Amino acid sequence: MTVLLLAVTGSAHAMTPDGDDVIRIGAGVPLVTFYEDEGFQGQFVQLLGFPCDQTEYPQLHGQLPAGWNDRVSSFRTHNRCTMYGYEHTYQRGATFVGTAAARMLPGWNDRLSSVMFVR
Ligand SMILES: [Ca+2]
Repeated sequence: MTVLLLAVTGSAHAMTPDGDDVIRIGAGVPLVTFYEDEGFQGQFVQLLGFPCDQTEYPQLHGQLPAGWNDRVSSFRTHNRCTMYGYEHTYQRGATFVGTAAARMLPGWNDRLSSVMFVR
């Protein structure tokens, strides 16, 4: 299977339409926004990449941004991405499939360590 291995090439701060300061990791369009609290509350960070409906290749993030391991409590996916979440780094351990906006599934609060995005 051919996959895109995405290194963290940089981060930037930007303002959301709501005026929030958001940290963005990588380059491209938002794939997901991670929040530290349930209900899309607390600090948040976005992973950027290719729009999921414009690439046939899965986009893998083997680690979450610095400080975000075992911290995510809710998330929103963007640009028609479906996200596979993993318990451990580099797509190991237990997994779940998430789409659109979701609080973490039972047992997944503060557990997410790596992700993969597909269309
Ligand atoms: Ca974990």
